[in-house]
Amino acid sequence: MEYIEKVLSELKAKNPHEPEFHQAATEILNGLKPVVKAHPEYEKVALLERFVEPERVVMFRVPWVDDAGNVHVNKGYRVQFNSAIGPYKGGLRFHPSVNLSIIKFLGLEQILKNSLTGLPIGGGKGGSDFDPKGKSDMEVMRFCQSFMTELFRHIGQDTDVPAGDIGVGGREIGYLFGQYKRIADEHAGVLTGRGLSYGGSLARTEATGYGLVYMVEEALKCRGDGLKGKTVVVSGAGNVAIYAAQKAISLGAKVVAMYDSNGYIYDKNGVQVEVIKQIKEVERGRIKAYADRVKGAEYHEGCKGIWSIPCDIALPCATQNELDAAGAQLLIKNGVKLVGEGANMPTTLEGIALLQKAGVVFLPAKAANAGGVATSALEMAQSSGRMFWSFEEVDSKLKGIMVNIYHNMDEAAKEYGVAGDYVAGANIAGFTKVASAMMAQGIV
Ligand code: NDP
Ligand code: 2IT
Repeated sequence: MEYIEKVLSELKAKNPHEPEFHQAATEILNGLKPVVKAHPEYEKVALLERFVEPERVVMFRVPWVDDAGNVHVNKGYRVQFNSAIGPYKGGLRFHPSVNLSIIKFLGLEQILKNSLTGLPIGGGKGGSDFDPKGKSDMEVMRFCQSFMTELFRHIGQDTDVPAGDIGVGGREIGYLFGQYKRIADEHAGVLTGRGLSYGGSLARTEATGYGLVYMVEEALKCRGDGLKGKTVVVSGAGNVAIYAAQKAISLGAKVVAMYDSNGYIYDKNGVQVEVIKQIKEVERGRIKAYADRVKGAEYHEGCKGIWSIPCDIALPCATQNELDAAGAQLLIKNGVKLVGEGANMPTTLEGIALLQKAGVVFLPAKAANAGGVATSALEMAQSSGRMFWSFEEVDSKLKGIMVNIYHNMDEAAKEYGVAGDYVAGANIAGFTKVASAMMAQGIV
């Protein structure tokens, strides 16, 4: 399709050295071919050219002082990508690998993910190349305060509402919120993932992992199957991975492996999530410690080996491009039936193609991990309504949203002649609403 190829080649020429952004845009735009074909009016108003160009990119200096008195300077980013259907919404990532390409790929994905939730939220993303690992609480606090001292002027509960992502959890959100409140002099729902004592929502912590597993269960149910008795591999050992593992186990599956960025554990008897939580959430330690504490468990240095473990279901929940063609081939060889993406863009384009060709049910990130941001939007609703819902209430709304997203992408794929291709289905279902809002709002 000529129009899409033109937009993609212009995007690559105008944004060189942004491989992750190119990758996300390629996946999305290729999935949109049938929609663009059905809507020639899009090209006349340069809809796709506008869709792939962020409305605003903020880049700033984040100076901070460590415990020994040394001064450090990190880069800060906020990409306000698209506000057609609601205020910018998306997480902040603190990880040494963060750069503009990574924040832009995440922001572009976020637009469609947020649209899929059915809630009124636009797309944005931000972060820093700061590494919270090995820093004291006071260092993390000083960094967060410096970061917010610049970010605060760009955000607001009806403008842009950040949240967590890799390296940004409850501790960081607390420090960021404290500084926002101090500078802006308002106790507003300007960040989500807040603590329960200052405006947070029950079930937000669990939401991304639980939501992923609710969608997996629905996909299996539609095939006359379920999680009960299934062997599951979960990559990662952070927020998404932990609660995905916990929910999968509670629905009768056996999780046999998980990893952090150093290596993976294999526990043939089934991973004990409470031990992982203690090591990663409480001690902020390394997953290696699991094998020292649990009899019969093994630890292997390095991450890639995790895909060689036979499983029915693989849930990549750590980071982008962690599941490549070689990993996909191993999973297929061992009979994997379903891959559900908990992380953002964890599977390479080659990996996706191999899995889909082999008939593996593939649930793409922007649909499968949308439970986190959906629950963030529920947190926003509770904040503005000055209400507080029970865990069961939020959890049941989350489940309803995930089941809905599954059927919406399934139906969109069928409607546009690509039945079973959920990558295309999710892109189409998410894009249709954003496109209609952009068309209605004129050339902006
Ligand atoms: P966390 O920081 O809580 O956990 C990240 C986990 O992934 C850690 O176990 C980390 O290992 C591991 N990891 C990070 N980078 C790498 C790497 N290069 N190689 C191997 N392992 C790595 O983050 P989250 O769980 O919040 O996020 C995980 C993924 O889910 C990300 O892709 C994020 O964008 C996505 N996501 C998060 C949502 C949320 O609500 N939090 C919502 C939707 C998607 P280590 O412990 O060694 O650092
Ligand atoms: O990738 C994501 O959807 C998130 N990190 C969560 C964003 C949010 O605003 O809750």
